[in-house]
Amino acid sequence: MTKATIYATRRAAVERGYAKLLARHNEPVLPGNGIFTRYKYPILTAEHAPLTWRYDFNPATNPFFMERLGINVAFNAGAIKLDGEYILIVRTEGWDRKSFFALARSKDGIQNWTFDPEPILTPETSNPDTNLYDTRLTAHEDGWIYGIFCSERKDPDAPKGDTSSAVAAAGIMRTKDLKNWERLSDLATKGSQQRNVVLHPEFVNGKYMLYTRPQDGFIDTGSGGGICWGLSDSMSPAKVDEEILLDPKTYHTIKEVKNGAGATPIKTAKGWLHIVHGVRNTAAGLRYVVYALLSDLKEPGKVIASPGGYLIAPMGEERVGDVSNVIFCNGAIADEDRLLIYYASSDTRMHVAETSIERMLDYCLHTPPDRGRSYTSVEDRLKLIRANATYLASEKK
Ligand code: M1P
Repeated sequence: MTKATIYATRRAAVERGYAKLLARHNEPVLPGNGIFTRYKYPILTAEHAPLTWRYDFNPATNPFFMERLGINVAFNAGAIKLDGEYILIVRTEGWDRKSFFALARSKDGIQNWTFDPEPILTPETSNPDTNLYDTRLTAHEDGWIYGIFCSERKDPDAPKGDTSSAVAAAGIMRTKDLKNWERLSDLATKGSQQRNVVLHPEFVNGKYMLYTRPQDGFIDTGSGGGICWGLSDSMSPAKVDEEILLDPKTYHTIKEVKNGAGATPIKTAKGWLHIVHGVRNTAAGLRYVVYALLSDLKEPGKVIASPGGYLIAPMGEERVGDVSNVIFCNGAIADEDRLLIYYASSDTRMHVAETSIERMLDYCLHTPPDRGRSYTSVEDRLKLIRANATYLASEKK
């Protein structure tokens, strides 16, 4: 085969496959659990990245039509609805392990997601990030859309030869149009590390409210007690002096090792809905699941409902990926009658779970909390079983 034939054959096959992938119809997996509906296919994957990001199309410089700059994964996306469009800012990672943000759009929030032609060149501060990821998008009542993300840098205090230790900080960028981004200085907190920071969409006592997750190490939260919140006078610069515990990590629960804020909280008639993540340890490594909380409308730092257990856990193919056994959410969009929860599986791909605010409020307010022991779990289950026995007997009358 001549090089020209190789180029032409490969290019045609790659373009055909890409067009087919983008046109693929997604379908709900029914009946589901009644709380939310999964969809059959992931909504975004590495393969959805535009071909021009990956291939050199010039046969003179790429006669074998090779992937020059491959994409490894597309996951952990922040979400927002703007001018009627559903928008994700996706953590996209190249073969070189560097993450970057890329904007993808869909007309209905479920189907036909496409990346914009170019990824976002996130501005740097005077202390450049080595890696950045997991942006949370908040349309704040101050008029800006903020992206708060993890900015990772090599630990300057790492001993010689330690090429892994890193420091995580909350990077901040803001925009009015999702095109032009202004980088602000990183959030200042007392803790040495900070990841999973989320900006609350409304002022609280005239200040910016941020959900934080203080941690001692890059992976281990150590003495950091769980998801916290704090207030900042400004976002430029943002500084939280006191971090108050909102939801603690707890022994023998889905959030035993650590937890973290996820999607930007959603305002409902009964409270602020939080979709967050919890991590426990297993013989096979860490297991990440997503769970829900409801906090007080006037005092968003006060949890008023805490349904026990997980909301979304890895299932089927979701269980395997670059970091297996992980479900992670950092974006959700509420419509009038729908709530779309965007979640990633195993640090590899993006999915959508469809529900509604009404369902999620029912779930939060009527699912018993985790009361901490096998005995209390059986008590809750017996209550359900016995109430069902009474109800089902009444149905027969
Ligand atoms: O690999 C699982 C997740 O690990 C981190 O979450 P946490 O800070 O709670 O440990 C994040 O890096 C996240 O991106 C990743 O999905």
